[in-house]
Amino acid sequence: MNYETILVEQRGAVTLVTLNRPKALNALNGRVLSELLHAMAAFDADPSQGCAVLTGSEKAFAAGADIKEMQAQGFADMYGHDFFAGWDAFTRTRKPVIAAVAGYALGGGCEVAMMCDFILAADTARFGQPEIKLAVSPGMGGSQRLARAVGKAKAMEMCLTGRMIDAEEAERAGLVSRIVPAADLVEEAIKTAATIAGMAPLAVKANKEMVNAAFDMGLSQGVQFERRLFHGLFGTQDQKEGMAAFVEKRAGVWTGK
Ligand code: CO8
Repeated sequence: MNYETILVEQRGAVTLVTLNRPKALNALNGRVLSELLHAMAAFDADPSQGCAVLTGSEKAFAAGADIKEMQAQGFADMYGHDFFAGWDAFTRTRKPVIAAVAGYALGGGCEVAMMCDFILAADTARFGQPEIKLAVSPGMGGSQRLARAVGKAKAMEMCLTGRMIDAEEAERAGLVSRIVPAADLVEEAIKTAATIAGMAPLAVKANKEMVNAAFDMGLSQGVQFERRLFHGLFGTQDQKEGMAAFVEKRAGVWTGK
């Protein structure tokens, strides 16, 4: 596929995907979605790749869904085509994806960042769900993921007023894992992704699945799910290697089996 709206490069075992519609502050349209889904499927299928980083520009991770694309649509178009339901496929990426956010992550931009496994924020990052100002609402999971990430009070205030929060407030609220200086954001995200890519691949997938299960399951069901995946990892060669390497005081060498 010939990408027009994203850039994709491999840095060792890390796939770096950069949203690239600078004139529209990386607004998310149908083309971005189809290119991103294609790139993520290729990343997931490539055994040389262990973790991805999704980033934007210094000014904007993404300023939302493309308002100009949505403007003329009616209910029949949106509902009939289940507009943007394709983003659900992005969340089914099995290997981890880190969002590296500088500048604006608004509306759909904030929602896509939250679809990633965690968010690293530049000190310039600003998050918001300003759809209310357009007389609509989040439509890509924002009301649900934001409420789970930051709690009802802050999510409700952000959705009802459109107020943006800066990186400090986002970190205090638990929306981002940590803040790094803007100039270091992408390199720090790649370094973090390389650490993950250096872990045993089946254990990485299992850890991702079980943390995500915490958002879908009740506690006892989730704990049971975790335990079964934990038990399952004892069927892998990498578990034998990992524990032998610890006892022998050396680094583990993974086969992904
Ligand atoms: N869509 C389309 N174009 C956009 C968007 C967007 N979301 N955001 C910015 N742009 C364009 C502007 O129109 C402008 O283009 P042009 O030069 O042709 O006029 C260019 O990007 C630069 O933008 P500004 O001149 O506005 O830049 P500023 O630095 O002055 O302002 C802001 C930056 C504050 C980010 C401002 O651009 C802004 O408020 N943007 C809109 C933010 C917003 O409302 N986002 C939510 C969109 S709705 C949404 O995401 C719903 C998600 C759910 C959909 C799923 C449905 C099922």
